[in-house]
Amino acid sequence: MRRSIKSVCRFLILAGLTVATTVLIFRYVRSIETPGFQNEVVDVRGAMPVAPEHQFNEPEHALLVNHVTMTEHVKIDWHDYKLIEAEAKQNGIGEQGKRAFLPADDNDKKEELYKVNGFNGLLSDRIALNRSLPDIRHKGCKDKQYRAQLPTVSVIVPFHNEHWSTLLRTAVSVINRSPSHLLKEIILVDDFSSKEHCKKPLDDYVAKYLPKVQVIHLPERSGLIRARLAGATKATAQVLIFLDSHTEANVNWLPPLLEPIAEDYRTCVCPFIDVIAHDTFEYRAQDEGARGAFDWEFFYKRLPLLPEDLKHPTEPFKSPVMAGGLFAISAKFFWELDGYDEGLEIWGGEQYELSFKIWMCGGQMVDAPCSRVGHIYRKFAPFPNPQKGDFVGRNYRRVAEVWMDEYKEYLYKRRPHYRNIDTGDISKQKELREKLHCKSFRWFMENVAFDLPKNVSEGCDIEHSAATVTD
Ligand SMILES: [Mn+2]
Repeated sequence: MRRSIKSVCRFLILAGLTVATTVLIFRYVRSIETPGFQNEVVDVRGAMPVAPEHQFNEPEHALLVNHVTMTEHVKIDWHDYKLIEAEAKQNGIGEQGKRAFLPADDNDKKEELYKVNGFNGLLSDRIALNRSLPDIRHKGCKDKQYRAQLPTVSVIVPFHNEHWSTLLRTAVSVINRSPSHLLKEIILVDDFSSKEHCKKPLDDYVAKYLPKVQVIHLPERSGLIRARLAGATKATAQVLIFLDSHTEANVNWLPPLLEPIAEDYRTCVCPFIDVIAHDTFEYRAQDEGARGAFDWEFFYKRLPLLPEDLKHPTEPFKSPVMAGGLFAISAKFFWELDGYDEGLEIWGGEQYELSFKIWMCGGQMVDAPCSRVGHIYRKFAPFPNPQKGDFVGRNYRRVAEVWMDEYKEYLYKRRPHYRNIDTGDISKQKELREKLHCKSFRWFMENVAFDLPKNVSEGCDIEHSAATVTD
């Protein structure tokens, strides 16, 4: 009897010790796992920078490499409720993203600025740089939590002769609506603007009021594509976010863009692009999401969401191609893919090049419905066409020749003159495709853009042309 009481006691003590030790170990592991915001730690898979010039010098980088990969990640509510509350009280012209109008006696000045911008620049000047916007996200986004540990961000904004207040509002909206420890820098890339305010006045304003913002002035007109590359080369954070120069980042826009990248550094994420009306600056939704695609003249098109996407309206969904101007990608993956093809001129086709590369070379692309950024769609393009001939056609042919295999025939069938355009040297891009063991365009068409209409009756017979076009 006494012996059995003894053994029961011994058992109880042992059990107690085991429980206590387990609790202690568990608490210790948790404390490593949640180091707090001041340590900007990402999952190890997302943490390795690529090109040597993009190595991070910060001490925390060493932490990243040694950081234990955990399958469970602590998630938190990232909303800045103080800001949300303060913004809800803002009123005045254009506040809450409401449509605004100018008095009739401003007409001359208004027309002048409309002509050079393709949007109502004068009205923009009357609206606060930190204006409030309506929260038009799906209501489920309000309750969504994201990993407590997210990577740091460099926002890159190329511009050419951008209007003063729209450019600054882009930067101010990003600064105000981003968690400050995640936003490392905003790089404004001046693509050889001729407007005076894009030079010293901008440098001075930024130095005085916007400490995280830097301006790079390119010494010659380089085009959108090379301007983005110039910004990306300067960027020092783990994630690159490219924005157009007349945009406004909306509430809690950053965590939904960053979490898919923290989970897998080969994921590229696009926000939903809302509409800022060019005449009234009203902020409204474009639609509630669609998958990016193209037709066989390379016009950007959109495909409907898939049934499983519709079941989870706040979750990122896969999209075959990006619209082009607004996206987040890890610096590591961007440089593994060698950025953009530097042989692409000015603009056009670069969104296809990067999208095809991402999908075919081991990555994926998603749209994040809870991240919304407004964009001014101009009424017309105010800048003269650069004297570069059919540079868009040349870009398209470069992309088609490197990435599209036999499917390039669909494009050439609709635009036969592309066959005669000189692409220039594309050997570097072809080598990259070899080196990264990228998949075929057929794989892309069958697995990613499977519902993209091929209109075979109008086009050529891919099966038969395949043998003749791969040489
Ligand atoms: Mn734009």
